Amino acid sequence: MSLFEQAKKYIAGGVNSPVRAFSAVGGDPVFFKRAKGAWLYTEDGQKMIDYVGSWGSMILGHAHADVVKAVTNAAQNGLSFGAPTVAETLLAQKVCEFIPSIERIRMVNSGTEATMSAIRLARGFTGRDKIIKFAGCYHGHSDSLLVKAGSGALTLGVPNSPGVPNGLAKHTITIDFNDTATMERVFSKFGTQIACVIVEPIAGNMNMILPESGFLENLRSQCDQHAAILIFDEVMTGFRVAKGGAQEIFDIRPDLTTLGKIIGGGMPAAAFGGRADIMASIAPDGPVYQAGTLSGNPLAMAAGLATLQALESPGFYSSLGERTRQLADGLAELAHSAGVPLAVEAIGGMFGFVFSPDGPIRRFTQVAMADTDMFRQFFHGMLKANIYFAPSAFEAGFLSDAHGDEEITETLLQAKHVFATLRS
Ligand code: KE4
Repeated sequence: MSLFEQAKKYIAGGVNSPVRAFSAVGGDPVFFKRAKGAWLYTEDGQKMIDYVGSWGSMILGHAHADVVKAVTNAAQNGLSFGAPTVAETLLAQKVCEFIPSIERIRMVNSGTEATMSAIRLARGFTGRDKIIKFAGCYHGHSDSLLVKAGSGALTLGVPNSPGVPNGLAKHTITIDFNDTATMERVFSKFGTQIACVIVEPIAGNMNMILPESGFLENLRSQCDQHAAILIFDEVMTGFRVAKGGAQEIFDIRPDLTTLGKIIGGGMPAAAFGGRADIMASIAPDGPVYQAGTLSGNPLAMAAGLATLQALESPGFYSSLGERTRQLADGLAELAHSAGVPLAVEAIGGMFGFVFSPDGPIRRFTQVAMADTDMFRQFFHGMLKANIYFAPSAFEAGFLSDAHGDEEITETLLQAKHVFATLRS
């Protein structure tokens, strides 16, 4: 019996998160037993170069000595107290230093919890019910965010999962990412009913899509005009595309930011935070309730703090960005030489590639029309060559500080062979 079949005997779908099941690419998922630096080690004795990095969390590389030491030391002192610790203050302070728009923060345990809490806070602070999100952006699986556009962008949302009440979904308005004209029409129609806009400032859940010039600026000004709250979901881009996240790159100050992945250095930690006047509405200071037994867990705080301290080393992001750019440009060049239609993006330590002749990719519809069969061939060809990309055409890729010339050269060498085998 395979490891996957054994898992399926006890775990729903054999996995603890759907994307891990390889449903989008076919075949059985790879089981890993350990990881170090840029490399994953499988249960059946292979070693693979990792471009998933626990979905972006492992920016220093796996099992970084300083992070492991910090967690080990913390564990010696007890795993969880459910009471305040100095470690929480130290990580909170570091995050506020990295991201100046965050004046107060609340630690939670997952990106889902962070965005769910931020939405509730925005609704509680404004007294309004409607929210705006963007098709193809993913913010975790809380009910208000598992919603798709109704018949048209100006209509109210409908659930995109069973179990989400219509009565709740109707308050979520879904617009196309980069569609400024529709966003302005929605605000002119619903303006004073809108509690918040939540957006991935660089979209990383429909592969990787950059905001068009003016898109984020317009969101900011529309929220200002209608006293709606602008939430940047930087669970993926926070500390990934720059030390201060996408908001540092685009120089836009959101009212609230959600964080995850890197903030916990691989341990379960996430956060939401922003303007002090808004955060003052969160219990116990204010009436908007939010809580969590393991929030601010000492081991997660230790891992997060050790990780963020390492990100402060001079030249960290310029070096990471150069290596990511080197990989992205190499893939684009090799695909072009092989006559393979590939649109590639890279920023900071994050990259994306879409099998489409239609670059640059700026809309969800372009990703949806891309050649997912060719992606599947590429994914499995590279997997056979021991290069591990995300098992979905709709995910971004991530480098770590541990990815060097050896890994990038090997990846491009294997990609050259695989591109030559692709058939549309
Ligand atoms: P989690 O609840 O999975 O910690 O975070 C949800 C979330 C929120 N916001 C953004 C921008 C995110 O990318 C995510 C989670 N990202 C996916 C990968 N694209 C997690 C992988 C998974 O679902 O297993």
